Amino acid sequence: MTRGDESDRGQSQTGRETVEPPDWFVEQANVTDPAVYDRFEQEWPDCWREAAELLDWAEPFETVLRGTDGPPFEWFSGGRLNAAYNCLDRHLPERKNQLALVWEGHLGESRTYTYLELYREVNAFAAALRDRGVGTDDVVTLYLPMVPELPVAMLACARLGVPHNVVFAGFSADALATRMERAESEYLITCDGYYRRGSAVAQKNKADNARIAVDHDVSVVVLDRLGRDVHLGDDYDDYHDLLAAHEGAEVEPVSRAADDPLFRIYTSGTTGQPKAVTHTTGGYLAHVAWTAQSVLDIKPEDTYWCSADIGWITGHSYIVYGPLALGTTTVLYNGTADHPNKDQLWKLIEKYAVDVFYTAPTAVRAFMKWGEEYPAKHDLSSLRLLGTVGEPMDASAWEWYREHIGGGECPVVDTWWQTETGAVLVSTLPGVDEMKPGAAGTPLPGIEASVVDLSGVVAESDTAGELVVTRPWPGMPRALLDGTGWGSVPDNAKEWRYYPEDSVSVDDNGYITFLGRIDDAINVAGRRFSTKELESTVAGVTGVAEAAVVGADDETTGTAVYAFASPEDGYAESELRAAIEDAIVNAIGGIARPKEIVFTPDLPKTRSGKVMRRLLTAVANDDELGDTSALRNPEILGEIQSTTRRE
Ligand code: 6R9
Repeated sequence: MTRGDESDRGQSQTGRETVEPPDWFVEQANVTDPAVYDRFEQEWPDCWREAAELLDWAEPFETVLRGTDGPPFEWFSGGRLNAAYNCLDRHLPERKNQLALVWEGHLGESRTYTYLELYREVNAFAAALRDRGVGTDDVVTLYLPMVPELPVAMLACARLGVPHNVVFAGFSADALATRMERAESEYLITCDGYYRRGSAVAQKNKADNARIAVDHDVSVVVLDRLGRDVHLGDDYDDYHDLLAAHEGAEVEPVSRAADDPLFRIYTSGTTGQPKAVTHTTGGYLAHVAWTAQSVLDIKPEDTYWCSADIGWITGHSYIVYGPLALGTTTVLYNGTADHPNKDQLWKLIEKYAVDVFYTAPTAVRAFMKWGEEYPAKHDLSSLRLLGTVGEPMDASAWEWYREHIGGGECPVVDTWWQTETGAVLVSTLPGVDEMKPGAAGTPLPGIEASVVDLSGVVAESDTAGELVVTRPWPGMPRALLDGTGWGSVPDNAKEWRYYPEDSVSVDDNGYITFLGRIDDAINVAGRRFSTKELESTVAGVTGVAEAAVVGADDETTGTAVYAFASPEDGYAESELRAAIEDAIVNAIGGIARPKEIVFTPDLPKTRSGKVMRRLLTAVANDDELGDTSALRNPEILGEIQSTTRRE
């Protein structure tokens, strides 16, 4: 059975409870046996052997997990492996001429790499780094946009057993310097510049400034992207010269212990300082490969596209390591969804006949806002599975995505995880579970998580509270393995716990709906509302493309609700205003009625697409905005400020 053979697929209806995965999908899925949950539970932690067996080990591990009662934990102890070997070498006998990478650059520029070609370039670059003196005690910082040389450099580091430290290319010189300083990183790979929305971004200037700001010496490799003959100074090397000098070199993959670091990545912590997260070679890679196989249903013959940036954890796990470990073709896109036109992504899905597409809810809401005519122009029938990650996915966006991108047929997985978790922890298994629009799903097999209510008591089901992960998982980072970070042991419990700081509600079937970060709750007149609940109510109003809700100070109620909404084309604000009020009063009650509804063409967003509610709160409070450097659209703030009414 192939896609389209189903007789009973009808129009999707918003508001339905659950959706069965279609038979044609289940018949071909990697994981289809519902007993996987019980089996993993009964065999825990040994069940995770299945994930480790997706990898090739240079030396087999002796124990699946040491330290089941508390840290230090050690996954796959005794085992040794090399991540680049697992992503490249082992695929050569079967698929050396299959595409590993498909790259789409700016204005139709594109390039492909077979597994053999990728293997060769990684080896040459690894040889160059080794000649430069890079060793396993070093950290190599990669400050590159979405170009093939970024995964090449990551895999070259992995081949040498050297941790990489990817810094998102859009970050500033200061942000780069802080991350290099804190990682004591003496090597930097960057480029002269790159094109974004048709204009050149001067990357090397930022890298130069960071190099000056860092206390220690830094050796730099520059990739020529703009072809402008940029002057390189002392301690600078040209990427292509290095490759040419090492063409044909083969570097023996350096095997690392399972819990040796594969990379570090910085994320935003609670303190305002970037927080370093270090992922391991064995546990991380096993967890990422297993979830890429079971949740994203990736097969070697697929063309798979995750539209995230490699600068974030999603790109590390599900553009580079997961797909390549499984030997599939992974698509890399250096561009935006609306340039040159708003059908750019759909054009690429058609061009490359993409099987599995993974993106962020914020992108889906933008697609909704632009309108269904853009995907309708293209043949998207190659798609088999859709996924989202990064934020709560409300039911109406879920339905739109399935209908207009997935042809009303593709299963949609809403995957919950974090930089800290390394790989997905909560989702549905698309070949096993019913999907519930608006809910991510249950903890995956082998993952144990529950909800603690406000008094810290573990609640069973049908409740709201804070998510807590109650057992270790293979993709956990070093600080959790060592017990030096974040995992806290409450006074009244002996068990180890990890608090992701996400607020959730759980239904009778154990399906978890993520409501937002715990600090996102709005307390109006002593009653707690979730921003997510309010937001999905506002976003559910016909004519509203996207919404954000924040609490701002109020003399009477303590906090008042401010709703920011971006309308779809052709809807009058006055009508929408009334419809939004009605929807909130109906869904939650008059007490949650917004004090102010502000219409704006766009919401302030980070470069990874997360809505920055902090800034909307500052606007509503008429406070100083503070640091807006993380925004990809800072210009929108002035517009929102001028339309927000304060008494
Ligand atoms: C992978 C990634 C982590 C935070 C996380 C949560 C939010 C991620 C989600 C989701 C609802 C989902 N988040 N996936 N919220 N539903 N499916 O995004 O990592 O950048 O570290 O962000 O993102 O709040 O705690 P990271």
